[in-house]
Amino acid sequence: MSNELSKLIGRIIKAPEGFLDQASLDEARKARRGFMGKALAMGAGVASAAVGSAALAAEGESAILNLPEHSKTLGQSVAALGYGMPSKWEQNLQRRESPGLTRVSQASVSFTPLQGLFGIITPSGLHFERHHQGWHDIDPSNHRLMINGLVKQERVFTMDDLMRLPSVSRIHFIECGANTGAEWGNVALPTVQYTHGMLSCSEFTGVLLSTLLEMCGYDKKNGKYVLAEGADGSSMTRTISIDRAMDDVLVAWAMNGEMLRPENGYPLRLVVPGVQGVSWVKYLRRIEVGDQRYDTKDETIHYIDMMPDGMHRQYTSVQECKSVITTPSGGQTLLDKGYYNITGLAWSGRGKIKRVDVSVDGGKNWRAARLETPILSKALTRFNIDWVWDGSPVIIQSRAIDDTGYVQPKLNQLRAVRGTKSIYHNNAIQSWKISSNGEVSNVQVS
Ligand SMILES: Nc1nc2c(c(=O)[nH]1)N[C@H]1C(S)=C(S)[C@@H](COP(=O)(O)O)O[C@H]1N2
Ligand SMILES: [Mo]
Repeated sequence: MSNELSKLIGRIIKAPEGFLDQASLDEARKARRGFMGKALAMGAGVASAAVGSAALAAEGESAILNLPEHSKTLGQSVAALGYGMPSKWEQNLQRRESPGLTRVSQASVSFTPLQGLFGIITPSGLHFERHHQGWHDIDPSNHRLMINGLVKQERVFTMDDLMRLPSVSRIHFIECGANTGAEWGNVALPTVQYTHGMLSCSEFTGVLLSTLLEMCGYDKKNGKYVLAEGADGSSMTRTISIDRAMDDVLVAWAMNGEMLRPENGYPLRLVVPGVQGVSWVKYLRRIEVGDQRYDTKDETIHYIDMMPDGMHRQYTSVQECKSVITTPSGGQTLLDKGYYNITGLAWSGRGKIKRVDVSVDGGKNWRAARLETPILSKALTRFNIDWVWDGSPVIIQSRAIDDTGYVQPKLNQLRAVRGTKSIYHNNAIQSWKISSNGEVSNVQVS
């Protein structure tokens, strides 16, 4: 990287929750001015360049001139026996409950801090959680999975039985159907953690549901649907078509290389790639094969789409193509003009991401972002694009296109079809406004 370019690199304050008090903001700005005074005066001219590391001018930098304590002393031996934890300096990166939601003990949700993550895999400790009746830490030796209904042989599996079967490992996103649901009518939440944080992506390991259905000899003529049931008290039961069940659905026990976490369904959960989170039944204990849809409570009074004409749609379970810029995003602050790497995530419940466009002028002009590999079907895809901020107020947006050719809609395009009364399946383009003082906020534009 050229010396000139290195001076152009702007800095972002990534507030943990997306909020900074005025005092720490002023302090950060002051420190920044002292450090980069000259660069600011130069203005920004380099539109795109390969930026490796954001090395700042080293002159007089005490952290370079003086050997720090840790290079003159012995380090500790093993960090901790047992399970490792992130650095204490990263403590602010946490799952959080939304400030806007009523909290009741029976039903709860905690959101993934998308603004602080890299790549596509969500660390298991930051995976979002949604519980309709609280979570449990179930003893796996007492857990059973039953397969019944239209099958030649009904069977009950122990965890040991299941884990002896041929397994597969797949990377997939999970998104709650209610993700971004608060934003249908107007701007509701300040940060990407709360607007989009019911979204995570992991590698899951388990046995294909098709393997189990074949083992039980499911009725190929009359078996049209399966019902999945969880072992918690939420009566979480969901209908899944037999075609999907026989395609890529997993009965999973592992996530990101280790057994599932209790909050994510330990010891067994359903993984239904591309489909809204509610169908990913946790604490899975029963699969029934049937000849018609079950129309359970979570398919008739919940997880339905209220349409403008007063009718509602049922069984709209696929998570359509969507994307969001995670940095810069609501609650963060750009400390000066200059180069920034705009980064974000794109996904589609129908397949792979083909392209992501980014606009820095409220949707007038679009440039194609770089897609990072791997680009997997029904998984998050990371995108990056170079940008030089000239200090004027701007609106930044991302727009994803999947390999079916579907284009992520603008908010008003979505509202034209869906109205504003829905909760579920809001996959509209997200707009972030950057004010001239660098503050980033959630806005809606037509
Ligand atoms: N048994 C059971 N399974 C469940 C739920 C639940 O409350 N109980 N919540 C569902 C909903 S609405 C979602 S969005 C996902 C969330 O999965 P996670 O908690 O692992 O993020 O689990 C689904 N599976
Ligand atoms: Mo959900």
